[in-house]
Amino acid sequence: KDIITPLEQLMVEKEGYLQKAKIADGGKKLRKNWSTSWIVLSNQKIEFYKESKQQALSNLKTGQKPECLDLCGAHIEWTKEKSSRKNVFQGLLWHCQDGKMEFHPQDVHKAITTVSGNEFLLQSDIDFIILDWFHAIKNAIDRLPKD
Ligand code: I3S
Repeated sequence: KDIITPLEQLMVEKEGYLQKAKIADGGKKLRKNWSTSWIVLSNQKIEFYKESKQQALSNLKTGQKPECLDLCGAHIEWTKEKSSRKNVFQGLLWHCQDGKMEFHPQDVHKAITTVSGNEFLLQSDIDFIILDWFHAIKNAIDRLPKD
């Protein structure tokens, strides 16, 4: 059935700060620009806040939204080619829309062929921090229906 859970009801699985660089938006390559991002992982989505958690929370009250990406159909992998930094992984994900997932999980193949993805890099100098994040995101992706 077409049950789309309101994002507000999704459980936060992990949150924290990482270095983030978006390298493609809607399939278009971007100039790499590393910055610290507060990241919130839930079971179906990941949100990137440009500000500190405190600042982000007060912005939410004024209606400012973070960048929200859908974990359904997402892919992450370690990379040594896309950055000279250590502990970098890349992700390819699709935008969430207006608090709803852009596509029902069953339509994910349609999503992949019709919507260009967003590519980003995540990094931390601290090994266990980046490992925890990689596994948390990977597990969340793997738990979602494939098709
Ligand atoms: O992959 P690139 O283009 O070598 O990435 C570097 C650049 O984004 C650089 O900025 P400029 O475009 O202003 O040169 C950044 O300062 C570097 O951090 C980027 O490389 P790393 O290896 O740190 O991801």
